[in-house]
Amino acid sequence: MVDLEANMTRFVRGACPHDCPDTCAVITEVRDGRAISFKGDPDHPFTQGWLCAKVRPYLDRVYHPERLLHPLRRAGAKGSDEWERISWDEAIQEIATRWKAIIDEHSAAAILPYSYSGTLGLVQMGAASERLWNRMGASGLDRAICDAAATTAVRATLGAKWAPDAAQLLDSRLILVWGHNPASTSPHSVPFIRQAQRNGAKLVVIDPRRTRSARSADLHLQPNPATDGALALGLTHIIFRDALHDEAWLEANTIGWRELRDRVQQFPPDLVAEITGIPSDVIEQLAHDFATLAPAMIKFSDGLQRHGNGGQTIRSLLALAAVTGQIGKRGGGVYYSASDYVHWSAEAVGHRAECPPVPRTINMNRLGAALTGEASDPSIMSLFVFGANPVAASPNSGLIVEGVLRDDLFTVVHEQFMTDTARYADIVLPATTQLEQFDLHRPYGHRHLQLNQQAIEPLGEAMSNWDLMRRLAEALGYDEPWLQQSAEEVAAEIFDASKPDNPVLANVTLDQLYRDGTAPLTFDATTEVPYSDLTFGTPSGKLELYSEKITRYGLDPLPDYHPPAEFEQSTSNGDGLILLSGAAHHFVTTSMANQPDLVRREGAPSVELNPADAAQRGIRDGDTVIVENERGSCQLIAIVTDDVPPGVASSVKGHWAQYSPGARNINWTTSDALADLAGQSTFHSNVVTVRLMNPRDGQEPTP
Ligand SMILES: Nc1nc2c(c(=O)[nH]1)N[C@H]1C(S)=C(S)[C@@H](COP(=O)(O)OP(=O)(O)OC[C@H]3O[C@@H](n4cnc5c(=O)[nH]c(N)nc54)[C@H](O)[C@@H]3O)O[C@H]1N2
Ligand SMILES: Nc1nc2c(c(=O)[nH]1)N[C@H]1C(S)=C(S)[C@@H](COP(=O)(O)OP(=O)(O)OC[C@H]3O[C@@H](n4cnc5c(=O)[nH]c(N)nc54)[C@H](O)[C@@H]3O)O[C@H]1N2
Ligand code: SF4
Ligand SMILES: [Mo]
Repeated sequence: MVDLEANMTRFVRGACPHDCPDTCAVITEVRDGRAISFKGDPDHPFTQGWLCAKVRPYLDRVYHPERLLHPLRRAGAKGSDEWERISWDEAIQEIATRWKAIIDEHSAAAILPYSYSGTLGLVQMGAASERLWNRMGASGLDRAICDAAATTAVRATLGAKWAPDAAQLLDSRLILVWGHNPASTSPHSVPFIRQAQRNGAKLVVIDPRRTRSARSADLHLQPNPATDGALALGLTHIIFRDALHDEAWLEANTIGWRELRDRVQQFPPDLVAEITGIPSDVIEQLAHDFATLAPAMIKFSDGLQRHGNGGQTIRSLLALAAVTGQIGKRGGGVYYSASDYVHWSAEAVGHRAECPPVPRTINMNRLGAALTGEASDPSIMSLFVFGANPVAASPNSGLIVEGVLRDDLFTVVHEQFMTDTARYADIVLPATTQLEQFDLHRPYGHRHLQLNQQAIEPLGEAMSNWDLMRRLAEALGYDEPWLQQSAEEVAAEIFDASKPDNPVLANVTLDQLYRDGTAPLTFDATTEVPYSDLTFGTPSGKLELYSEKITRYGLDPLPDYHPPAEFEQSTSNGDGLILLSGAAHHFVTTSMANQPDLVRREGAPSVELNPADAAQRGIRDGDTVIVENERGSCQLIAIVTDDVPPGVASSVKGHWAQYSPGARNINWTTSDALADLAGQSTFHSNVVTVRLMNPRDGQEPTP
């Protein structure tokens, strides 16, 4: 077979696996078994033939000289980065033996699988995060690090996460890009936003930071962090006050609009101006624009919800979109996520009905706490990490490190690289990249399925997530056929089981996906514009401004605004800055932040400070500063800029700790407190102090 392929060039269709709404369709050119080019599919209506800055050099990642190619066993103290090479047989044997002993002594609940967004594939992440672990009866993972609050809020309010096709933005007359930075995080939506602007739409970006996206806005509003709920309720106040709401629409299609009208009485413009820092005349103007420049679209993503009050913030945005009857209109309403169009059969993914019940669920945002005592009876005795890098990406990293340093914890990490997390493992296993594996993808930012075919053989001894699950299942003596299928068979089983219940799959076939790599979901005139039939998958069938269901999570049934507890509890004595840590342009969280070219382009780990805040602390541009709070600290280079307002600091997520001065990154400071809804992470509700690392002569160090 290898001979046959010699001197032959093949083009293999695939999908970008990263945590990004765009899920690009890609084509890999393979010659003599080696990938020689990697490009966006020119025929795909969303990818349009180009890839972002971070994934364009994907072959640098695949053929990175530091790829892990063989299983390794720890040969020194935990975290010492001393390893011995072992065979796959030894590795699997050792893991199975340790796990059997843990299960005998403590039960399988003492084993915690931890995976998240290294790939978003249905097989390599979806099934791989479920089947083996369900069979085993391992602890479940509450995957609340990214989108839990918005998902819960949107489902409670609108019934499902549906989003328009990006081309529908061309019908919008006003686009509010709210707490979202698509120029970096969903670049393929940007040409549609630009075209809408050329068509005359007004683009308003609402973000405390002047982001890349804000630079091309017609208006950039910089609210104080975590005050967006108050802003949305204040806009709604004005719309009701000035009778710009659509009462007939509200009466026919919602429940709770009168209660909402009462609630927003508490948010008059003067108060909202005080809370948000946005002048009341600007708020008045925006409210009038929103009500009169219809259709008006609110485009948000996941970053906005990462505050202590994230759930209510999203509920408030949804209420604003509803109050003028924008939901269900072409070019109007909300543009968040398309991920609920396809419901993969949960049973086909996880085979739970054939498994013991999940004994307990650990919130992934509390990993450090869980490893250091919060999870007891049984304690977590083994941690298995794949497709995630919690030491660098999850909140309160210092506590996670304390946890993974536990002598009695058996940690296995399956990775492409020796990440900050892999460093603390007892056993490290080499993982394939997307070119070396098969998968099926359901994008959250466009309305096509994407198939990824294996383009090249695994490098070294790398193994895909799913193949590893099969090996482990076998070693543990689990003989269910659904633990031994090939990746293609897993995808086919799930696809076939899901198709009958998913109208959007009506015209989609696997054959088509194998042939074209992409398949548009099936929409018709009644479903093309989300929610246009005005029936909502909520308990009442209406858009629930008042949600009884959401009270189950301890939330007020109506949208509301309260500042995050962090801002009140902070011990910074008034000297604190609110540190936002959004997406880097050249990484996806910590993925790619070990590719030298991309690291160079992103720049050294840094923190943006407003000139006033910098001056007050004696900090100049380029100084090394310590960013600190009661959870921990890290060392960053100060960038003095009015891209951030006074009181706010900004540092991107994603830099690896091992490449950062002091070997810590920004997540040593972020909070593992949970938000108001669905156990959501609260990375941005982070009060820190910032001081010069080496005070200049004659200058007192900041206490
Ligand atoms: N280049 C790149 N792309 C990515 C990622 C990446 O790391 N890099 N990560 C991927 C992932 S995992 C996700 S979830 C998505 C996230 O996609 P986005 O939500 O677009 O990205 P974030 O940068 O997390 O957050 C967006 C913005 O929210 C702002 N923000 C923070 N607090 C507030 C607030 O209180 N109010 C307002 N109005 N704005 C606020 C931040 O300043 C930031 O600019 O992006 C995905 N795409
Ligand atoms: N400060 C701060 N931190 C944040 C955020 C923030 O806004 N601010 N955002 C949070 C958000 S939204 C998210 S989604 C999380 C993401 O956090 P994580 O899900 O931990 O994502 P990454 O840091 O990208 O780590 C993914 C790892 O998976 C590996 N990988 C990739 N493909 C495969 C594969 O096929 N198999 C295996 N075994 N491994 C693979 C990659 O090499 C990489 O090391 O980060 C969160 N962290
Ligand atoms: S990260 Fe997003 S924009 Fe970049 S190639 Fe992947 S899917 Fe496309
Ligand atoms: Mo995310």
